[in-house]
Amino acid sequence: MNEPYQAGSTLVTIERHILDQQKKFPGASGEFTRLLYDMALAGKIIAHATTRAGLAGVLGSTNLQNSYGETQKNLDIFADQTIFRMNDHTNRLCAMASEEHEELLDIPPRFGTGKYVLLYDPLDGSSNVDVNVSVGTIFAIHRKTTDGERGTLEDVLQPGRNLVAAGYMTYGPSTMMVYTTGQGVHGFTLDPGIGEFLLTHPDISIPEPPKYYSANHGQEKYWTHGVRRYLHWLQGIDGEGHTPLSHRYIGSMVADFHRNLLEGGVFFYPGDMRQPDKPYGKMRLMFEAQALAFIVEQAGGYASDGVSNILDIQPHNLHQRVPLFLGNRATVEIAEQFIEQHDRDWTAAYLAYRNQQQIPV
Ligand code: P6P
Repeated sequence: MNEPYQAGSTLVTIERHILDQQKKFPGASGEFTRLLYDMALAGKIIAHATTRAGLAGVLGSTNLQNSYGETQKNLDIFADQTIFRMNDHTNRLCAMASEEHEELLDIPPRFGTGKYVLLYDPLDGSSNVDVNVSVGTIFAIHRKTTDGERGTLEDVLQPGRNLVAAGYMTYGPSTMMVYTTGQGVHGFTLDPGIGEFLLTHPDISIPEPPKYYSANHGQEKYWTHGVRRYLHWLQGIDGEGHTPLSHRYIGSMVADFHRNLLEGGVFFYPGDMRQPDKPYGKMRLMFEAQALAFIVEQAGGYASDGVSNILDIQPHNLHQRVPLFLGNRATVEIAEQFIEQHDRDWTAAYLAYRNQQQIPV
């Protein structure tokens, strides 16, 4: 990874960087480029609201719940509407899907459609926003695959291997946007004084060896034997007694992921057998895991559901859940080894869920 932004280094805005990336795609129409611009602009708007939430009266919760039964925060709604309204009229998308909505989001009939599908988690970790802890936005872009004008679930339920772009914004001490189009991973920091995302982290590569692991120890009693053995390996208790990794867990996956991407580390949210018919954990395949899996693989890392590569999963449901191990490749692969060795019952139950046929539309 090149040195982050140093005084005197070249000044590159995200708009110029995206344009430069487009030059690598001969014949690119510019639609894809403008779609990434639009996501950067949405990130600026959400950052502006998030960093002054307490002053703007947008803290707190609604009396609404999303499709996961989670109470929606005012900022969840604001971020969700900002991204939708930024993209519904641009003729670049055939459909959208948001973590906050049960169903596919159609492009309003009064607007034209385009050849891309946008999936997004508008404000990941939003339960933290009222206590001023970093939160984030996650997005992923697929190319339309069906013939009709309007997007269908078939256009959305594609494996992560097909993604054309993915990115996230993290709203923390500074606001950053990190994205990939399959040409490496690049990080930009928002200069709020001029409203520009400036290139600060070109060509991000996840460092070795990993420094951190991120997991919710409060769930440990539910974890399978293999996952607990993995945890003890990470802590240097099990195995060759290597140097323990430090534990860092924010409760906002984007923030945990971002730190681990820059410093080296693994985030994991495993499945368990607490409810044998729900062995899949909490993370969402389409709105969180696919995007971060594409990014981490582009940065030299790896994302697994504990059995195999997240990017190879054929989704069967818009709100499909996955166990998630995300970070340095060798460190994530060790999780797969512990699970293969010790968690055969869990693996069978999870694969029965994962390998379901796509729910007919
Ligand atoms: P828990 C936020 O809801 C989220 O999806 C991730 O951002 C975060 O890492 C995780 O859930 C926290 O879940 O069960 O540890 O509170």
